[in-house]
Parts: sequence; C-alpha cells; structure tokens
Amino acid sequence: MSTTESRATGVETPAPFAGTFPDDFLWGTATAAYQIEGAAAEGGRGPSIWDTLSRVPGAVQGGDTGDVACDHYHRWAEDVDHLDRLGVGGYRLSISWSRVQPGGSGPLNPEGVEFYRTLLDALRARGITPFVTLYHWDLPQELEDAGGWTNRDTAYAFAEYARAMATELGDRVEVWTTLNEPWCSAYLGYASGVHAPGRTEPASALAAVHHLNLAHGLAVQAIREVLPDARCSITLNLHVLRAATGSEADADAVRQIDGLANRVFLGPLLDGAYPADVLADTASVSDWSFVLDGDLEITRRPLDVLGVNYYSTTRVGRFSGEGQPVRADGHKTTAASPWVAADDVEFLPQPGPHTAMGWNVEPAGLTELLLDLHRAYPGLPLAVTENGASFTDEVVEDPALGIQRVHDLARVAYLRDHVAAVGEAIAAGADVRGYFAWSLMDNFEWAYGYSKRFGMLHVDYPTGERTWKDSAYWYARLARSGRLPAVYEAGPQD
Ligand code: IFM
Repeated sequence: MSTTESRATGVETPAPFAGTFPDDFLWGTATAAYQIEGAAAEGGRGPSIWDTLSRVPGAVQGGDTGDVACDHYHRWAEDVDHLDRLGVGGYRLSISWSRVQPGGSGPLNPEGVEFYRTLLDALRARGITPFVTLYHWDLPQELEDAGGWTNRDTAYAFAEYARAMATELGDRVEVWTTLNEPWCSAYLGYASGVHAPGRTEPASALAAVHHLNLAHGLAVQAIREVLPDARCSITLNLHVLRAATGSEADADAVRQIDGLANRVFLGPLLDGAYPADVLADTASVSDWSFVLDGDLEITRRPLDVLGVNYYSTTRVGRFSGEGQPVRADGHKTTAASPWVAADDVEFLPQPGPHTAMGWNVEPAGLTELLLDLHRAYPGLPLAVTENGASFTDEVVEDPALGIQRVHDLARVAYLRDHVAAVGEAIAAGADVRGYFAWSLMDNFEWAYGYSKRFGMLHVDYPTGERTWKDSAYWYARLARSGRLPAVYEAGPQD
C-alpha cells in the first residue's frame, strides 16, 4: 500500500475517533509456536527449519535457539490464566507443524495434537476465542530437505496438514489462518537468508511466493471440505510505503516495492492474478513458469477475514547512483537483499521516534493501510492480527505494592496510539473486527534471538517467570472496557 495509491483511491482524512470501540470488537493478543513453546525435542516433535537455522553459527543473535523459549509447552496453563486475567476475548496462537506431524507428511503425532486440543479447550473454557495460524514460519525440516517452499509438493503437503488439523481440532477453532506473513517466509527465508531456511536465491524466493499462495488456497479448500462453515483467513504484513521525494523515479520505486511486497500476495489471493508489472520487474530473475494453469483459481478463495500485521512504514527511492543503497529494513545481517530484482531501490532511514528494532513509529500508517484495504476490497472484514513494539525493559521492585514492575510506558504509548489509529479507521468506515497485540509475552524474536522484547508480560528466561508490565495492566483495562485508557492508567491501580 502506497501513499500514491492512497491518493489515487481518494481515501478521505480519517474522521475523529471518539475513544470507544463497538461492543463486539474483539480484543486479543498473539504468539507463535516456535517463539514461545520450547520443548523442541519433547512430545514427539520433529525438527523444523528454525531448529536447524538457529544452530548455524552467526545466524541468530547470541546463538539463541527456540529449544526452551518461554517454556509455554509446560507452562501453558499459567499462560491461559494470564490471558484470562487480561480479559481478552481472543488469543491468536500458531500450531507447530512438526509437533503434530513430525515429518510434514504421513502420520500425525497424537501427543502433539493432544497438546493443542487441551490448550484450545482450556481457552474456550475461559471464554477466550482461539484464532489458529497453521504456519508461522516453522516448516518441518524434512520438507525443506525436499526443496521447501520452492517445491510445489510442499503446498499440497500443507493442505493435507490443514485438513488433518480441521479434522482433529474441528470447531474448537474460531478462525483458521493459513499463513502468517508469507512475505517473510519467501523473501527473508529464500532471498536475504536471514530467516530459515537461510537461502539466498532470488529465483527461489519467487517460487516460494507462488507456492505459499497456492498452499493457502489449497488449505482453505481442504479445511472447508472438512468444516463447511469454517472461517478462513490469511495474515499479511503489507508494507505501507512512502516515497523519498515527489519525483517520478521515486514514485516508480514505490510502485515496484508495492508490487513485490503487497500486490504479489493481494493479486493472486483476492483478484486471481499476478500483477503484470511484478512479472515484468522480475523477468530477469524468473519466468514464473511455476504458475500452472488453474493455480490462480485455487489461490483466490473467498476469505472470511483478512489479517493485517502492522508495525511501521517504509521509505523508498530510486537509487541515484551516488554511494551505496541504504537498506533500513531491520534485517541487515547479511549482504543479500530480500528485494528481488530491485537493486536500484534505496531503503531510506525514516524519521523517529524508533523502537528498539530501529523501526519508526507512525500510527497514521495503520489507519491508512486499513482504509486502503477497505476501499480496495469493500466486503472483506479486516482484523489487526499483530501490532506492538520492542523496547528495552527493566524489572524493578515496587516496594509499596510488594510486586515486581516493568514501567514500559513507551510501549503503552505505542499501543495507545495504534489502537487509536484503528479507531480512526473504523470511524472513517473501515470494517475492522478485532485487534491482537503482539505479543502476550517476550519471546524468541527470530534472527534477533531473545535480545528484543515485544511482550506485555516480561519473561525471565533463566527461570521462565512471567511479570506483568505496565502495558499488560493498560491492555487489560482496554480489553475489559472497550474504551481507550490514557497512558497514566497503565499499571496496577485497581
Ligand atoms: O515476532 C514477529 C512475529 O513472529 C511476526 N511478525 C512480526 C513480529 C515482530 O518482528
């Protein structure tokens, strides 16, 4: 989504937001299996590509792995208590494919399936609606050994896994999200190589894009064959783009990155076609012959809701030829770029403030994104399935209350401003049904290991102890009232 596109579609200035959300608006929080579960070699779980990559020296900061993570596999009951205490109506979790089907195909692992069945039942018993993501980046290693997402068979294996989960877990799940952020799986996994499987092959990244889109469509079809009334979704991390200057060259850089980041997914998923300019821009890398007849009818399945993950905006320009292109996308650990066939596009530093990830804070981008999507796909309900911020946190004693505290007011302000941005989008007409804060608790932040904390609950990794940050108290007030609390309302005042 780009500013130029916004102008073209004539999105109006958002109406003022009165501070209160609709009664049926869903407040939730989100996590992902590899980031929190741990128990990597327990309960019959097989290895995934993140188990493998995290053992490659230098691939993950500090040599961290998800072997133990937040130990949610053992502490899940305590975590459900925290969710209950937060008062959230929804919880977005992901299933570890290699825990329920260790080889990525073939027999299920009953112990793994039982883990999720028990968790989902416990959530439902507390009135917390489960939103389940089937793939949050942890491909079973056996499938990667056979080519991973560059292999068309992986899409079919994914559909069979989805069918099996629909059969096993049935209506315990409110919304089935096929994929989380396929942009990351394809481009960070296969082009820049900073994510698993760590490959740096631009042509493979485009094949992965298509096979992920195909996997989504096949999975939706399989889920609905088992559960005709299932609600299905996909979560995208659409890029909100800004042009470096008003020049035509920079506008064209925005068009190009909008194609690679956004329209390469929205096109096949919602319009049934890959954009012609994306195919032309990437022609030097791939002829896209992996797109077979009939694929684009499969990728375009009616969605019940589109998940939107938003953190910051991205500023691009056409490389002027002076100096070296600057890549400020937060994933600079290798020289390779995720941006296939876009070597002459500069990624420019954004004005602050910035989070600990170096990402700029721009809540207006979220309003703009939701309104752009609403304009482009008017009948499609939206949900913000991730939004949050990493800041450096410190646990302190609160002698007056006799508890430990984390005064994360920067995170509270970030959440307040982005929740307000969602409110503004709704006030201006966008059909947004829910908001899931990322994340319930600090966790394994992929190539950054445990060095970045996004949680509303602080996790002390050596002991696994969870401590409510002030943002958790603040979010609990929001979730319980549907009214946007002020920053000073953060903390345990009640
Ligand atoms: O932690 C990740 C999550 O797994 C996917 N979306 C972005 C988050 C923050 O980087």
